Amino acid sequence: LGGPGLALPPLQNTVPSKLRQAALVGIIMGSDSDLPTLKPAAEILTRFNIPFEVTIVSAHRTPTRLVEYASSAHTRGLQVIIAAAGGAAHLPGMVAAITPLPVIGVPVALKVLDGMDSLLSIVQMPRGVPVATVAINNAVNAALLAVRILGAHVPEYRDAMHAYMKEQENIVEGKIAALEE
Ligand code: RP5
Repeated sequence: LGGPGLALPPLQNTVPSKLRQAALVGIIMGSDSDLPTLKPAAEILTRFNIPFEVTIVSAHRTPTRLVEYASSAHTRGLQVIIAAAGGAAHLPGMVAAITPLPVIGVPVALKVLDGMDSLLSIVQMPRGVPVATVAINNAVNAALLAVRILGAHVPEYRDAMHAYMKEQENIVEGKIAALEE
């Protein structure tokens, strides 16, 4: 959890119980082949005690499901959507075209083009329909960004993010101290 090389203990559960009931973050992906890439996002949200849901929504194989998911997301209580896709990677942009919620795009690297196709597809949204794009395969940052978005209105999430940042700082300082011994 917490990125490569980081083995962090769980954060304290500081989230009000009313916020634990319904999913606040939706994690969607174009295919089950994306699941291993998205697993770290689920692990981060679990660490922060943020309720989330995970499902597959394909923009080209299940277009009706895409419209249903994106158009109902805000009415179901979701506040942020993390959308991952590889290749043509139109899922995040299509979701952002339908929902008023913030959409975080995760470009997934396929066997060809090393994910550059997915990255450029997701990051190059035309003006008017934003997708906050993280680095290729960086589901950890997608989840952390979702926590920060939620933290803008929920002090407990903001405090938890501060604690997470402090943990990272402590880990690096520990490594520096070990090097300098
Ligand atoms: C995209 O096509 C998915 O997001 C996945 O990254 C890619 C390949 O899908 P599969 O052929 O593995 O189902 O829609």
